[in-house]
Formats: sequence, structure tokens, C-alpha cells
Amino acid sequence: MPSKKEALLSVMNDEEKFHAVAQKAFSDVDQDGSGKLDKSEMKNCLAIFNKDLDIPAPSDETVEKYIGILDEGDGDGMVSIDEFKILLKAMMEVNLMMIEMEEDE
Ligand SMILES: [Ca+2]
Repeated sequence: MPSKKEALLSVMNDEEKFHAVAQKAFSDVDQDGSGKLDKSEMKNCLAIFNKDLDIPAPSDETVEKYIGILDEGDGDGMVSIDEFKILLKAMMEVNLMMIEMEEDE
């Protein structure tokens, strides 16, 4: 069994693997299958990411802020797969950093 760090690195360093993971995660979160994440879908998604990082689920304001940051491409107030990939990559980087910080302890 690879460690969580190895698993993260193998996905982050492999564009194809990352694409597959992102697609899978996106379709899990896109509950109505619309191909876009609306505010409530994004809220669920961020709650899962936050749980991974041991931080509380985000408030509605935080969710809106995230959508505002991510949704620069088309400005439709929803998050597309490409926008989601940016978020996922950032979350993986944070996760990796946390793992490395724990290793240093
Ligand atoms: Ca949707």
C-alpha cells in the first residue's frame, strides 16, 4: 500500500492520472449530472476537502468566495470541470504540505 503522500504525488505528477481522478471526483460531486457545480454542490465538495484537512465545513459566504475566485472563465456562477481541476490541484498541494509538516514533527 503506498502512503498517502506517495499516492498524492503519483496523481499530481501524472497528467493523465490527475485527469481521471478529477473526472471521477467531479462526477461524484455533480449530483444532478449537469456538468457544472452549483453552490450547493460546491458546498458539499468543499466540506469533503475540508474534512480531509481537519477543518470545519465552509460557510455559505466562503463557498461563494471560492466560486467567485474559480469562476473567472465564463462568470456563470458555477464551477466547470476545468475550474474544478484548479481547485483540486490546489487542495492536493495543501494536503501534501500538511503531510510534509507532520513528517517534520
Ligand atoms: Ca450540477
